Amino acid sequence: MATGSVREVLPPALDSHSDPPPIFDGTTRLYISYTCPYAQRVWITRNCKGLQDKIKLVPIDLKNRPAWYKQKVYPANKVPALEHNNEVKGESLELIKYIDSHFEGPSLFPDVKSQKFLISCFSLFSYIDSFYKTATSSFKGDGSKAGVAFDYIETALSKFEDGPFFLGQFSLVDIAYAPFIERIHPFLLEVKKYDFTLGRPKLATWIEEMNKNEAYTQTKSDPKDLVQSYKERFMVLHLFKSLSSIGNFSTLILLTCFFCRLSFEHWGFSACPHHEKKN
Ligand SMILES: N[C@@H](CCC(=O)N[C@@H](CS)C(=O)NCC(=O)O)C(=O)O
Repeated sequence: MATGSVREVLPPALDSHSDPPPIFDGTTRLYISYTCPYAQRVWITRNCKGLQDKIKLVPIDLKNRPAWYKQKVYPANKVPALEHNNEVKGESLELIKYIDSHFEGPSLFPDVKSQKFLISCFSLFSYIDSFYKTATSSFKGDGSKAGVAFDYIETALSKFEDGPFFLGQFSLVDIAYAPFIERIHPFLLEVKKYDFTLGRPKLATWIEEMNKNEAYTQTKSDPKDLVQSYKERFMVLHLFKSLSSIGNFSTLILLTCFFCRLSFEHWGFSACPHHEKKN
């Protein structure tokens, strides 16, 4: 399995007071946020291919975003974005494939072995959004309702015998899922007392194996911060939904004002559903 053995010193995030880097000077830059799971996919890919010296990390503070990011780098104003060959590209799933095929380092896409392999690959990439939706929709109720999503993963992990990963050998599919499983697992464990690895041995082994990969572990956040961030987002949403369903309009308005104030002042909520608390 590819690993990133170089432990790098991570640069501080750039904010609205920071100058832009010398954009389009020939340097390849990966714009990320340390807390964004989409950006984390691309960051893991870069590390797995050993591209720490070839692709410079440029972390952005999403809560206090520099204006030049939207104006000069990436008009969509999101992370991740990759500056390469005088162009800036976005979308994490596109970027991990792009980096794998345009840069040196071990291939993160195993040779196509069979039709079964191709179908698995296609289905797993297509299922990611449903996986996240199903798993997180359960946050407001009984955590075990997410079981269907974790069963899907357990079945997928049982398809190939030549390794513990989705396609047997480690690949971009594992990278695509890892940041989301990293967040959902500790949240369900702490808040719902639901351990989705129980009775799902393949998924338990997958997490164990992923945690041996330094290229990935170097990108992980503190699980306590992840849980806190999900609590803030999902529990507030749940409260709003419950109040609106019982029609208590004035309480809803008051609580909305209260939480908005708290969110903006203390937590710096952004459009990113994975935004974590400001340090
Ligand atoms: N579909 C995009 C999603 C990227 C995304 O939503 N990133 C969030 C951070 S986790 C972001 O930049 N949000 C800022 C905003 O929406 O203004 C991808 O896969 O790259």
